[in-house]
Amino acid sequence: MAVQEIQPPLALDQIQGNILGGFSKDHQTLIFFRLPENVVHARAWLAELSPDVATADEVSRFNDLFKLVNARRDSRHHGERGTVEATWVNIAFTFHGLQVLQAPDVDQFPADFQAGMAARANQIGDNDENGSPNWVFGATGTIDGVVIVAADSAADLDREVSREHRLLARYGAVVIYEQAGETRTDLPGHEHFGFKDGISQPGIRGFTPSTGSDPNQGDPGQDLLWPGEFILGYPRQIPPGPPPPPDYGGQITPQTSDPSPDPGPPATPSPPWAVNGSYYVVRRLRQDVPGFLDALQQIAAEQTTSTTPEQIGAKFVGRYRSGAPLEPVSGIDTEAESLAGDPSIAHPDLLLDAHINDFEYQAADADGHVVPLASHIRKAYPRDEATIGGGEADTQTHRILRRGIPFGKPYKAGAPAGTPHGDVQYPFDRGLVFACYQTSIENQFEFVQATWVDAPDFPQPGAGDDPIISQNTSPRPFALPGGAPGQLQLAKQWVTTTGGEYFFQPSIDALQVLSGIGTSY
Ligand code: N7H
Repeated sequence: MAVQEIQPPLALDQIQGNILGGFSKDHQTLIFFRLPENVVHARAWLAELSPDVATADEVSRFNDLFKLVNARRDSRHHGERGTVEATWVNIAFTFHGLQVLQAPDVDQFPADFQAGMAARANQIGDNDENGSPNWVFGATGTIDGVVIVAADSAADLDREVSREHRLLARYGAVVIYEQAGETRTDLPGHEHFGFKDGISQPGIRGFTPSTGSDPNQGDPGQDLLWPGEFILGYPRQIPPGPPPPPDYGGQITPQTSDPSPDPGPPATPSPPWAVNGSYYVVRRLRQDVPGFLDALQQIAAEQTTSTTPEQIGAKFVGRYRSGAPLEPVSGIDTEAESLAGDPSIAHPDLLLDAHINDFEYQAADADGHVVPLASHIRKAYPRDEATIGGGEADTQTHRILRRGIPFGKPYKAGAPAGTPHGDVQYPFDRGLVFACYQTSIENQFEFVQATWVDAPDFPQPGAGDDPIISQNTSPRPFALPGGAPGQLQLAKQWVTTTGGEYFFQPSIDALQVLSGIGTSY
């Protein structure tokens, strides 16, 4: 499994650990805090915390070892987990937090980050029920930073979170909100609607090994991108040709241009000390699980052909609950199989890394009769889709590294209202702590949400809204080719934004500079 050599090589001892490899822990807590106003105290706190910050090098080595140990134990103890454990800490700051620390040249940071998530409501659709007045954190710009703590057990997590609280308190920092997240114990790896999550991520040149025969892919189907899409200071993708006029209105021939394997221009760190850093977007997304499940039932019942709620759910997401793709992969006709339900029941191999992500849309499914054009995964990453005014070379400049984890207890039908697994209508509280990394919030997270997900004419006119995360006024349209009816109007939203903020996650050397210890980055 070779990792491509790139220039400059990634400084894995400088990049914080959650960015490239991902913590991938069952337990995670985000501690949002306000710094003490006295810069000496704020810097002293950071100086004490900085040596605990996990690097990409440590986390990726640990993740490799974890997989190795688990594979050995799994084969002998039938699914029992391994014994290697680690507790990780990372840190990121809002623009205001960097100002309190008197970081140099902060005015050079981009406007999206300076504004913060709540102020970008109009760009990303956080209005009405998704609006910041209803948020539990991030609404008023009082957050200076977040400590990300991740651990293998609840006990390890609690221990580290308490330590971080004590440290913050000792220097006069205030905890504004604490957001816990945990893997579902009943369905590990699945989010609260029941779908396997965390399957498809961009591969990164110089970091992700190629496991198949294509040197431009990590696992089969996982295109390798230049790391400047996610880490400042490295080459980005080569951008596509001249952009289409903003009012393209369906008049322009869709583009399919292949992304170039060559390095593009660098993601320039601005200010310069932002090198080896990344922008961290956090969104607290509440999920109305009973509402979603009821809607699947109702929509399936309204179809005049025999359709199950499971099939409608798979069409909404673009994958089955198991994670099995709807698109045919590796010679298995998943479309024909799907008439009998999830094809991975007959073909468990579909769920292996070698197959689960190995599909495109353009050649066999340009009209979306298999994976609807507005399904969640097709909207959020249209792969080789011939989008109007875009195409694959452009698509690969709008990718994100997702680092989400569910929050709240799983919903169980029939559990009494007011109990942890029950549901008492609003305000019930379970969902996804969505998080992602990128080098441009405007061009990546915001672009995905606004220009793809929320745009009913993307990737083609009449596609409709992403049923999972679009934030448009209901009823939201959804084209279901082959359905009867083939045009749905979704009466409500099942995912609501209830908090969020934009952060910058500096390099290890930059943390030293920010804490007043180091002088170079
Ligand atoms: Fe999504 N879901 O359970 O339905 N997402 N997502 N997401 N999402 C994905 O491939 C989900 C959200 C992306 O590469 C899967 O890992 C839910 C936001 C992207 O083919 C599932 C919520 C944004 C991909 C879900 C939510 C994205 C992706 C398939 C909120 C960005 C990769 C499993 C509660 C703005 C697409 C997988 C690809 C996959 C779900 C949020 C983006 C099951 C419930 C806010 C880029």
